[in-house]
Amino acid sequence: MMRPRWWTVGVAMWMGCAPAFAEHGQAEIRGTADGSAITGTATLTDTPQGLQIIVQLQQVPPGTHGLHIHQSGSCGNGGQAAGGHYNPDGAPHGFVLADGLRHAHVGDLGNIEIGSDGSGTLELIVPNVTLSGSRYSVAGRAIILHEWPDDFSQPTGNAGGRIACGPIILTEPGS
Ligand SMILES: [Cu+2]
Ligand SMILES: [Zn+2]
Repeated sequence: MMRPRWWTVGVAMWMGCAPAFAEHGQAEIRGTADGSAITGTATLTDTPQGLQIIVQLQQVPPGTHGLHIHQSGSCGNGGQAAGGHYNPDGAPHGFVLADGLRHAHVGDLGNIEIGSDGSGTLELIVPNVTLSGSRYSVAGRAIILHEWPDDFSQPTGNAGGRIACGPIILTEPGS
């Protein structure tokens, strides 16, 4: 009786429900300026609580830097090709963990703290966001690291230039 089972999965995906299988994604983050030494990785995993995002960065100027998911998975033109913050509902700018999807852009991940050695890690779980197959899905978009802190002001947090960027791609489980 394979046919009814696949029909059910197909309808669930078409309706935008939570994906039937946990998906995994990754972004290789690189500096946008010529000669930039910034490198990093974002690892993304669908969990029952939401999308887990773990960002690890190296060779970044120490301090607080805004970190967002921007609309497009393109890092050209100094990161400008990624477009604005991922914001499918026309919400104001905010911090998605504190403000929720109605009062923040889906891509408003807040800030990452970079230590004196130039490295930093940010781990968060964003409820109701997935890698693909839902209303709020981030595969094919880009993670952008900013020059300055996100101060959560309108319209985009006043975080300055786009110093690093990484397109979010789907990966095989375990890779
Ligand atoms: Cu941004
Ligand atoms: Zn925003």
